[in-house]
Amino acid sequence: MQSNSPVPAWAGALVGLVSGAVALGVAQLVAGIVGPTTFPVVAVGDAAVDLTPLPVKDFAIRAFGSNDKAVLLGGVLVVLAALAALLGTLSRHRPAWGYAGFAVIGAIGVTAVLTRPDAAPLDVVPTLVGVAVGAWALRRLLHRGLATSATTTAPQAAEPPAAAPHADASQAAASGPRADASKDAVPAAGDVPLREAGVRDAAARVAPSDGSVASGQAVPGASAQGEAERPAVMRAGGGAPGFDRRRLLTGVAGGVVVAGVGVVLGRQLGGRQAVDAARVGVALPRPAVPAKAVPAGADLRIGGLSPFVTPNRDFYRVDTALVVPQVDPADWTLRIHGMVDRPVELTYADLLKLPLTEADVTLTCVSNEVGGPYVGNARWLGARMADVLRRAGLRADADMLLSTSADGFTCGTPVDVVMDGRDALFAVAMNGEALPVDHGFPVRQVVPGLYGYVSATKWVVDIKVTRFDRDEAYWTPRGWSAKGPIKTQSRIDVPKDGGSLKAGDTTIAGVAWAQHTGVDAVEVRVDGGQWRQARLAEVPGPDTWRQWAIDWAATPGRHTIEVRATDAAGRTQTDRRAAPAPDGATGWHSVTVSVA
Ligand SMILES: Nc1nc2c(c(=O)[nH]1)N[C@H]1C(S)=C(S)[C@@H](COP(=O)(O)O)O[C@H]1N2
Ligand SMILES: [Mo]
Repeated sequence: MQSNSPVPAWAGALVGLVSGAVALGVAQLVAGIVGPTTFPVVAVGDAAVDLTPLPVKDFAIRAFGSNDKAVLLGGVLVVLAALAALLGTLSRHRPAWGYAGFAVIGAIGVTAVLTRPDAAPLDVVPTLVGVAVGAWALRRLLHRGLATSATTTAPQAAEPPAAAPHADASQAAASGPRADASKDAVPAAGDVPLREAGVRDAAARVAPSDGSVASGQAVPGASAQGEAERPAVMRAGGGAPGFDRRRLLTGVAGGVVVAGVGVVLGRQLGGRQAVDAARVGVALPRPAVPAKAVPAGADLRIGGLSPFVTPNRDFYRVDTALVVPQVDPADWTLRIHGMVDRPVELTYADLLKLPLTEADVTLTCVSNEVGGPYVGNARWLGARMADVLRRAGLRADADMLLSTSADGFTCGTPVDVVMDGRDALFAVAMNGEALPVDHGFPVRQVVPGLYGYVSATKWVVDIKVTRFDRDEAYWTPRGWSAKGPIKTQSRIDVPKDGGSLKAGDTTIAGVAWAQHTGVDAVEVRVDGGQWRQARLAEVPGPDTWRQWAIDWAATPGRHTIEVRATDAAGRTQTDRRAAPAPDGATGWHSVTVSVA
């Protein structure tokens, strides 16, 4: 690596970083105009989610929980930042490095955007504009680090007014082709004069003419290999250009402002507000079939025990969406097609006009480890899936409903389960309010008894009636079972694992679930002793979890507490430990506590 640039490495790295930020800010702004799902960093992250090997994904879910998305996006940004800093450093010597680097990053962004399931051609625009502006900013900023020293070593009057230090914008406009950033991004023959106008030609600018003219004259029609002629041009210019820190830093500050404004404005334009407003404006109809009253004894109200109803803000969230789909109910339709007699298409207004059913249903994620947090209970309001499907007329040999969300996630649900009379819903509300956007607004599926990945499609927009031997849903080729009935589980909420408590009378409590069958018994044992029956809270039906509690006279020392449930069909949870993949974890939950 030559080090003939007067711009120090740190300044190169800083310029690279800020140019990268400008690229992202501009991309965010354009994405806000073009559409909310097309921001390239998110597309790259989404693609990474899809390409990640299963064990890594499992690890990420375990290690980061609901923060896995933030961690992934953060990771993409850190890699981008490092690349941008490197490109900035390299570009001090060879501007082509910067352009080539931005071009490669742009190509990755465009590929990621275009391979998203919901991709449209317009979606590449934010990436292209962002990368082009970023490459242009890189060149401008490096140029700034030199320009003043150049102009101070040469008579100011030699420069046309457009090149005065404060007149950057007009200079950019005046320099015409040099400002054509899309050309900058492609290191081809036409790039040479552009590069010439960059760092290397700073010396040429000492010559009594505008830089762009000088460069145009220096290497007319030169090809990319014209590189070798450059030192001659520099010598011809005379006078070593210096590094002007102040000028570079003011340019950098300008770049930071552009990036920040781009991000903020882009987000605002991105439609989040519009969908939030639409959500607040939804008037929920009264249920035609209200939920069974929740018995007063459903909630034992024990400190630390999960409440019977999980508040929306505490409800676990699991999905593949890095940015939550923003679906305007005014644009939403649900299409039902495939193995049906009459394809059906419903609007949100159509759906709300159907007789709605209200039901308490506990959702569970197949990724939930024994004792894990990915389970929650809510009151849902929605149209019965069976009613809607009957309108379409299901063919007798269809056995799968392949549902698709607005962001392209797919889910395969057995037809017989949905049609057997249980409260399988196209849900529009959760705990008395329109679905939170994170939980599938405007419409999601809820099917009691099936893990979420095979039943609970959020932002659902399409149902293809098909067969398991013809179609596959998102998680199936990724190592998860095509069918996912929920396995009976029980969890100890209090005392907490690893906790300490005082000796004496205390309460052990938790929840157990066996959706659509129901929990009939919960037993607890301490230190491998006798199983004792816990008392069970009441439940409105078999589709929710069930609280349980048992008294315990805690004695000093370390103790291990275990729990197991038996469902209403008399099946007791197996003690055999199984990992979540491919079809749900098994084993008894246990906690260890110290009593003093
Ligand atoms: N569109 C979409 N819907 C989805 C998913 C998804 O990744 N995308 N994940 C499913 C899984 S695995 C689960 S467990 C539930 C979780 O629903 P929640 O986030 O509302 O708790 O949503 C299901 N619906
Ligand atoms: Mo899940």
